[in-house]
Amino acid sequence: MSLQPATARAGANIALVKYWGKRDSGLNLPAAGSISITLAELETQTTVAPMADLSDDRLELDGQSADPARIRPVLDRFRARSGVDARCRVETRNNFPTGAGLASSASGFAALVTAADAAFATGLDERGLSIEARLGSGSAARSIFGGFVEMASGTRVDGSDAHASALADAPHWPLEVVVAITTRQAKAVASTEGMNHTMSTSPYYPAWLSGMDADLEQARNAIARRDFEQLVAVTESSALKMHASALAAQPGILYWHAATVACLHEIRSMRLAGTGVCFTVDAGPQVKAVCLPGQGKRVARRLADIDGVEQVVQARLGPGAEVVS
Ligand code: 2P0
Repeated sequence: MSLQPATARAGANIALVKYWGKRDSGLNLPAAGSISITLAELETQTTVAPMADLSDDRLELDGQSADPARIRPVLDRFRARSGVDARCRVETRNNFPTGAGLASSASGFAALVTAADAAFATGLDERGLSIEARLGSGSAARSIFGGFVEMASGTRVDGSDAHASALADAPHWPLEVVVAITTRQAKAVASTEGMNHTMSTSPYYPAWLSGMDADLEQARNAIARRDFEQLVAVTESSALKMHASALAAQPGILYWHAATVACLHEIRSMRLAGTGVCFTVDAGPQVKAVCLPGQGKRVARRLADIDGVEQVVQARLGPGAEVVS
């Protein structure tokens, strides 16, 4: 087989019903399902170039040499599957700040497996790519698909049913997203560590899990019917419950800054005044505002005016991961 480099892109995704906790850490199997939207403008582009003469994988992240330890097991599976034992040069670029709470691991692993599948000619379907992406990072399984996406927790021990699938494409309901960046410092507690700690020490974790089926059902219905009121209810509730479970861990995990809370109040006050907008917050201090079509610009202007908001980024919903060359 001739070794051809391949480049793929994938969008970041934002969960409306959050993923928080694993049923198996080794295989990265989520304890419950989740539902997300994939963004168009915030993306990772990754090139995988298998080389016959390399002794180890090499990774360049946003132009800087980086440790390939986290991508090596992903590439190992493509090497095993293809029977081609070539180490790779991997170049990856995010068009948004890494470590700013914008889930670069999601778009990153989705782009990596899509590029690796093309470079090693392994011919995986979307389900297979989603499983490979999940093994890199749980949320990456969702970035294989565009628009509205559901991740299944699955029940099998081997994880073969723990993958994402498409609920609806972006044109079905072209919502807009505004990300308010309140700090560029790396977050205090990484997501993996935060969810494991919450799961093992928070008395609220069982309550978090017990509400998941109802939240997933409500989000699915809201998306199918384009019912924004229902989507607002479940999105804000899921984010607040996730943070409540983390706050109640021992010791508690507090991801929010003053500007985070100020954004949440501003979003609720805009909604009371008639703007179609709701919030969600991931494992960090940034706020993501989910807006009805056409409302993103107004929300971005208001959030940019809040003390402590360093930058706002606007995005639309976009397609799933794809090979670009
Ligand atoms: C989510 N987060 O659903 C949730 C909400 C953060 C808060 O998925 O351990 O980096 O690699 O599977 O994918 C971030 O978790 O964690 C995440 P691992 P990941 O978007």
